[in-house]
Amino acid sequence: MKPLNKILINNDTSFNPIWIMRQAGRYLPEFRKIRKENPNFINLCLNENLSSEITLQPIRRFNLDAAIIFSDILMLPYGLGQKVEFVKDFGPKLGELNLNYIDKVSEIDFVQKIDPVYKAIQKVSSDPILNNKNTIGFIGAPWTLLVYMINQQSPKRNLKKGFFEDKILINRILLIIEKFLKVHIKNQVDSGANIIQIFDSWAGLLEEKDLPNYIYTPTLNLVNYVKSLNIPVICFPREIKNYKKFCEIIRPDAISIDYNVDPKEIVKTIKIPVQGGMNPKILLSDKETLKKEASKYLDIFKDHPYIFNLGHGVLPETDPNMFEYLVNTVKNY
Ligand code: 1CP
Repeated sequence: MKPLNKILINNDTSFNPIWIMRQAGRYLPEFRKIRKENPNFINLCLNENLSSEITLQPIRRFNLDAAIIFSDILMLPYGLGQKVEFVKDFGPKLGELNLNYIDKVSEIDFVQKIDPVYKAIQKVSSDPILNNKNTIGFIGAPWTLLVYMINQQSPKRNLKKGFFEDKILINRILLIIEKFLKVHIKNQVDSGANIIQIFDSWAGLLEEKDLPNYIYTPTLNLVNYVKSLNIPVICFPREIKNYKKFCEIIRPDAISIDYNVDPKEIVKTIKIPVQGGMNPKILLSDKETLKKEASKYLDIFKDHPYIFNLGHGVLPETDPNMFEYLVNTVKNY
C-alpha cells in the first residue's frame, strides 16, 4: 500500500508520511533554472516533458512520500478559454470572464486544451522513482476558482467592488466550474493520480452564512465524486473558521490545516486524518527551532493519523538544506 493510503485508508498512527505544498517550486535552484528559460508559466505547465521533470525534482533530492503534479489551479479557467497569465512580481492576471462563451465550451475542447497536464501525470506516475510513493492530482475548489475568475487577480491585492452582488451570475459560474472540475478530476485519475487534493485557498474570505452555498454544497459534490472513483480526497479549506463543522459536513478522507489553527484543538475535535499545519516561516529560522516545531506537531498527533506538511506552500526563500533537514527530522522521529 502506498504511504499516504496507509493514513487515508487504514488510519495508521504508527508513522507519518511527508510531502510539502509547493515542493516543486522556486526554492529549488533546478526549478529556477527551467523557469528562467520558460518565462511563460502556462506554457511551462503545458510542456509535459518539463512539467513532469519539475514534479520529480524534489523527489530526486528528498525522501518525500508523494509527488504533486506541477500544474496550477488556474489551468481550469485557462481550459475554459479565459485568458490567464502570470505576471512577474504581480501574480495571476486573468482576462474578462465571458459567461456566454464558457457556457458553450465542450468537454472535448476543455480536455484538448490542457491535455499535456494529463500526459505529465502519466509520465510521472509511471516513473519507477514513484513505485512506492503517491501521485497527487489536485483542483482548486469552486469558490477559490470563482474568486480568481471574477476578480481577475489575486484577492490579496484587492477584491472587486460589489463582488458578491450578482448572486445569479455567481451561481451559474459555480455550476460550470463544478462540471469541468469533475472532468478534470476524472482525467487526472485516469492518467495515474491516486489522491486528489482540493485547494480552497480563499475559503477564509466568506462569512459563516455564505458557506453552505459557496463552499459546503459545491465541495461536497466534488468530494463525493472523487470518492465514487475510489480515490482518497484531502481538503484544504484555508483559514475557514470552523474546521470541525467543515469535516462533519464534507467528510473528506483527510483535512489539511493552515498555520493559524491550534493543532491541540484540532486533535481534540476532529476524528478524521489530519495533514499539515506548521508555519512555512519556521523553515527560515534555524535547525534547532525547526526540529522543535516539527516535533511539536508530531507529538500532538502521535496517536492520530497524521500526514506531515506545512500550513501553506513552502516559501521561495527557503534554503533547500533546511527543507532536507525537515524531511529527515520527520522520517527519523
Ligand atoms: O515561478 C513562479 O512564479 C510560479 C509560482 C507558482 C508555482 C510553483 C505558481 C503561480 N503556481 C505554482 C505551482 C502550483 N500551484 C502547484 C504545483 C506544485 C506544488 O505544489 O509543488 C499547486 C498545487 C498550485 C496550487 C495553487 N495555485 C493554489 C492553491 C494553493 C495555494 O498556494 O494557496 C493557488 C491559490 C494558486 C494560484 C497561484 N498560482 C501561482 C501563484 C503565485 C498563485 C497564487 C496567487 C495569489 O497569491 O493569489
